Amino acid sequence: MLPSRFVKTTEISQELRRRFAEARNVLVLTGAGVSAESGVPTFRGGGTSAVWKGMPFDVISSADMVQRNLPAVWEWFDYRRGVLESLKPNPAHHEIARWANRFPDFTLVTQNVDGLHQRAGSRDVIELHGSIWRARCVKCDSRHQIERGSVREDACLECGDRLRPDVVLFGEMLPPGAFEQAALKASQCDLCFVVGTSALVYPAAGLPEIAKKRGAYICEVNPEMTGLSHLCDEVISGKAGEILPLLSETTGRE
Ligand code: BV8
Repeated sequence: MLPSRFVKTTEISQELRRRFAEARNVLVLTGAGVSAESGVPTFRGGGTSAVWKGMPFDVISSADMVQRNLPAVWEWFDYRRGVLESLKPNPAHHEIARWANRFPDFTLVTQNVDGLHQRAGSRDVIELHGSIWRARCVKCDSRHQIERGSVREDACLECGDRLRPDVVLFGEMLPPGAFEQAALKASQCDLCFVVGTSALVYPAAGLPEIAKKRGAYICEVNPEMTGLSHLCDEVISGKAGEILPLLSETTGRE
């Protein structure tokens, strides 16, 4: 059942312009689609689609695989870091980075582990699923930054035990407090953007539901309808890098 004011459009409605101009507290949730125009492959619909050597995404990116075959997990993340080495943030990342100085209260929550929001200048990004640019020790839990273009350590510098990617794998809990902080901000926002996610992976996909329940205006930006579209007040079917910059174009107040 679509919300009464449901608008499926390819451009920005007057309603959204007004709310964007007046918003005090904005939350943005992003997924792989926000990085698609940078050349980062999306996962196409959460866990099911085969992604790596014939292995479904939620198999290679699972807690179970870390137990069974950590080198295979590293091979998969090393490959993805290799792809990211030459990629840059796109206009969607840059626009979202500007919003942090535009609204009195702004929260960026991402499911992406690619670090492109931070490279575009976003700060205090809530990385619900961790980062591909960090490793963590399976024993002492210490974190180790993986610098761009560098060869990653293969043993913990603190205790010498094995390192694993510091990302949240399927079947694993999110970083302590990350979801709670995001859920709190979602419950307080008056405008929530859902950008480039198929909204199939939980608990991340539950955040717009929290915002909706608290009366926020929900706007989805995605070339396709998703599992969340029914919940949205406005669905803008288009590419994030083309749509998001349109928002601050007219409403001035740079
Ligand atoms: C957990 C890091 C507690 C690793 C990732 C409730 C119901 C059902 C299942 C569950 C549930 N609760 C928990 C589960 C299990 C599971 C889950 O959700 N499974 C799914 C598959 C059903 N969740 C978990 O395991 C989570 N942990 O719940 O812990 C717990 C613990 C033990 C036991 C039980 C519970 C942890 C999930 C995190 C997994 N890690 N990433 C890595 O990257 O390898 S998830 C990963 O996949 C991403 O981070 C992201 O979350 C997801 C991919 O989704 P999207 O980002 O949306 O990408 P996708 O390709 O699907 O879609 C792209 C979209 O962009 C499309 O819609 C497309 O149209 C659009 N698009 C394309 N181009 C553009 C665009 N949009 C705009 N502009 C464009 N240019």
